[in-house]
This record gives sequence, C-alpha cells and structure tokens, in this order.
Amino acid sequence: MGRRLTPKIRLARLSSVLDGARSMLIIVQNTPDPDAIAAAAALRELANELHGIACSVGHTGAVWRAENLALLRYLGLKTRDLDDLDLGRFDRLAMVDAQPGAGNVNFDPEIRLDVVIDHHPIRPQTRSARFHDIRSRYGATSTMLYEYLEAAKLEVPVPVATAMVYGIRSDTQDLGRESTRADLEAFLDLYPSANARALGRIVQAPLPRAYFSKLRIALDQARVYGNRIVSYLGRLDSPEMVAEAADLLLRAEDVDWTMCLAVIDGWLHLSLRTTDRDRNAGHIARNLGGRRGFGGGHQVLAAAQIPLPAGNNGDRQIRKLVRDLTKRFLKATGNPNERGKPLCT
Ligand SMILES: [Mn+2]
Repeated sequence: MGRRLTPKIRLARLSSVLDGARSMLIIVQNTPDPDAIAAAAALRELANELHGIACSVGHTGAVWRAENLALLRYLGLKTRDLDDLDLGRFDRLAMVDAQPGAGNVNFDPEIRLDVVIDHHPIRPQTRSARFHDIRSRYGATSTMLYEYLEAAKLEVPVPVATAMVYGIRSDTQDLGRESTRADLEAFLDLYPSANARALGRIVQAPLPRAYFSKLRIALDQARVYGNRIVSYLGRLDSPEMVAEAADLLLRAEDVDWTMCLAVIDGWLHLSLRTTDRDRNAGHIARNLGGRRGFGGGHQVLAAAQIPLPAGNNGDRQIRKLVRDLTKRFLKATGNPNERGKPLCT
C-alpha cells in the first residue's frame, strides 16, 4: 500500500473487504502479548460495530503470564486454540500484530488472509492478503487500530481503550522505545477513556510462585560479556519469561545488549534486546534463526526460534547449540572472545 494513505482511505479499503461478512477469525501470535490482545479486541470492535460481524480470536500457545491473563479476563475475551478451529467456517480471516510466515505464528502461510494489520517489517506472504496495512515504524499495532476507530468515529468502549493503552505502553516500554508521534497521540487520546484503576490491577496482577523460580534461573544463569549479557533459562512452558528477562537484564548498568534463551516445546526460543539504536537487533535475530529457524523483529528488540534436531534433544546437544548461538551473538555485537562472568555473585 502507498505511503500517503490517510486513515479514512485505509478504513474505506478495510471496510470494502469486511463488507458482507458475518463472521471473522482474528489470528494473533502464539502466546499473545498485550498489544496483540488489544489490537484483536479493537479490530473485533470495529468489525462488529461497522459491519455487524461476529469475531473470534484464535492463536496457538497457551498464555501463562499473569498480566496477560488478567487483561483477557478484564476484556471478557475467550481466545480459541487455532488447532481446534475449522477455518472454513469463517467468512473472513484476519491477522493482527503478526504476519503469515513469521516464526511467532503457527499458521499455514499458503492460506490467503483477508486482512493483515501489523507493525513488524513486511513479509512476502503478507502481500497476498486482500488488505494489508504494515507500518514498521509504529511502536504498536494498537496505535494503528486506534487510527481506524478514530476514522470510523467510533466511541471506544472503556475495556478496549484500557487494553489499547496497555498495548501501546507495553510494546513501547512506556513510549520510550521504538515509539513514534502516532503512538503518543493514540496513547494520549485513549487514556481518558481507559480505566486507570483496572489497568493498575492488570499490571500488578498477582504473580504465581513459579514466576519467581523462573526469574531466579534467569538471574542465576546470566553471564556478563563486557557490555552484553546472555542467559539460558533451560526448559520452559512459554516464551514469556525469555522476553521479560531480556528486558530486565538490559537495565543492568553498562549493558547495551541482552540475549535470553530457553527451550519450549522442541524449539529453542531466543529474545534479543539492545539500547544501541544504530544497530539492528532484527537482522541479528534473523541470522541467528538461520535457515532452519525463524528470526526477526525491530531495531532494538527481536526474537528467533530454532527447531531442535529431531530425537536429539539431550541436554548436551542443547547446551552445545546455546554455546554456538552465544558465540555468534558475541561476534555480531562486538568482541567474540570476551570471557563471561556471572552477573550475580
Ligand atoms: Mn506489537
């Protein structure tokens, strides 16, 4: 799509694709984060209000993170397991905050989508969608959905506004990371419609004891290589702590890069973070993902998934893969021969 599209034109094009449908499946990334959840809730609102479309939200990978579960509960949003759904039952298929063929979404990229709205760099399969709106400069997909709701002159219900405020906040680390003027404008405009107390309860959701055990592993395993930290968390049920640990460790003094890794369901998941805006974490993640895996992301935050060799998932093989990836990460970000020291003493 061209660059000079106005929100009104985008809305008209989206509407022409939605027109006449009665049902739509909105697909989000595996183990969706707040921005994905909020963007799905916003698209559901738009499709329902403008076209009377009944929407379901589907993904694979269970949500474990307490904040995200609290957000889903607050929205009254019951998401469906993609593997249990008959896609042919839906008049339209949409994907938000992700793209077909990306590593973070288990969806056959050969299936043609009607709508793709996302803020990650565009992927080739996305171009075959009937309507796509990809704006990689934007900090959050929620910001893009805000522009559609605004153009449609829809009043955003309090729970949806609250979710969108949270989505923008969490994807941009309170508007400090990868955010644009559009993100700030959306945030400021939605904030008065949001329920600040409900948001407070979501952000401060009670954490299960298992959370602290995983956090402890992330800290115990963290090794400092000059201005870089690497931590391998072992086997986990979901990739959420991998991303969270990478964010937390980046706050260490004099640290410019973090890489956290864990094995989840036969795949090695990896999260990359940097404070260095002149570098591109997305490129490095893509290289680390290699030919067998997936990788990509933004300038300062990125992720990759690498399949473990079949039937060969002994801890020794995994450790070797982690060591190899660590070496490549160190080479891509500075001195490859730096000796690692434990972060915590
Ligand atoms: Mn996002």
